Amino acid sequence: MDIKECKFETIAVHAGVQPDPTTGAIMTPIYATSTYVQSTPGEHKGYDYSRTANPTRTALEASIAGLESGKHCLALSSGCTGTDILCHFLEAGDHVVSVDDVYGGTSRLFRTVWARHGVETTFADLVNHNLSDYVRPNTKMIWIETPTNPLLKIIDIEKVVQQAHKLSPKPIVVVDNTFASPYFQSPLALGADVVLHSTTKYLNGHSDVVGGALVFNDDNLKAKLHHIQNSIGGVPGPFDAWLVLRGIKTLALRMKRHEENAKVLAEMLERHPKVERVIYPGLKSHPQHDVAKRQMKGFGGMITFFLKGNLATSRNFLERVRLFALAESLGGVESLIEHPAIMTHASIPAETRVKLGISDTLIRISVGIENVQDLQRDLELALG
Ligand code: P1T
Repeated sequence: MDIKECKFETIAVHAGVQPDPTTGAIMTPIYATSTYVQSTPGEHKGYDYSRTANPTRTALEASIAGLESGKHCLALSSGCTGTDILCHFLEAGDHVVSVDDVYGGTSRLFRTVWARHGVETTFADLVNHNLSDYVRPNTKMIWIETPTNPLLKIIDIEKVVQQAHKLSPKPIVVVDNTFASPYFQSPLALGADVVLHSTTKYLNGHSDVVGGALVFNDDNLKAKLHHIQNSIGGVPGPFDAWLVLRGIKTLALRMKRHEENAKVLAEMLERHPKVERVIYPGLKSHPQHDVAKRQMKGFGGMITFFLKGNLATSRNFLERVRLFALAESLGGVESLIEHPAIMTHASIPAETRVKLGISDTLIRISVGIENVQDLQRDLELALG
């Protein structure tokens, strides 16, 4: 049976993974090697140097391509490497339109690194405005993150793709699918050109790797993006590639549980007298709940909420949680909690943060797969 005809759970376990031809080992070995012996100059078994390709990484790439129903995947040293490689694809004088609420590191890369090389980025409110309000004749890339980090806005991927693909020259549309994971959202099927993942998060799922991936269908893009990756480096080591490959096998089970737990906690927080407002795409109160219902197969495991009070209230709450670890990152089996304004989004200028609504009372949680009653009790005790 062709793996491409199988359902997500089966693809997650099997895609890219073949028994080792020399030993029959069911798990892909960790090919800890930098180089490969050639029989005569230029003749080898498909691998010549591990910056260019490595068999463990090849297996991971086939696995992630399978999850996103994409033709090609490049596994990377981090999610930010993916953003950087796509920016290398541009030239000085090119323009990017990015969703206004994106991971702080993505915004930092656009504003403080690529701006210096002549690539200008406009941060756009693509919930309330059309893409046409922001594009210019030199717009070459549209950057969508959905759900956004940290405000969990939902961007209508199909709508933005339709508008982008009418433009001439046609910009590439990239969707950062880190928050939804391929279990809940398939941007390529909605017309996006490239999907980016920080595999650090749900794909690996165990908070022990930093990694990234790009997935796409276009053969020309494969040649160009691999050329950039091979030229600048930015590859994951074989052990990291293996860990992500292993993590992916349980992705479907984990995502289901992350979401079940998140629904319970979002509803509890929405009822809580010390909470001002809860943002979770699965709540009817979410302004883009209908778009999320149409575009996603589920609502994920991330919740953002505003406490009543001030910075001291937030600090007090964050110091009192016990099961939720106060830490950056997300998507691991263990629940994490953080303060975006001081932690993950500190690199965004304060004025922009305030305008977006990333305030001192904004808290973000990554709901883990623990027992939900324990998680609920931990939050309730900390809220006091
Ligand atoms: O950390 P790295 O693997 O380089 O991934 C960057 C990245 C890209 N896209 C999104 C949506 C992300 O959330 C991240 C990283 N985010 C965090 C570390 C965080 O705590 O939000």
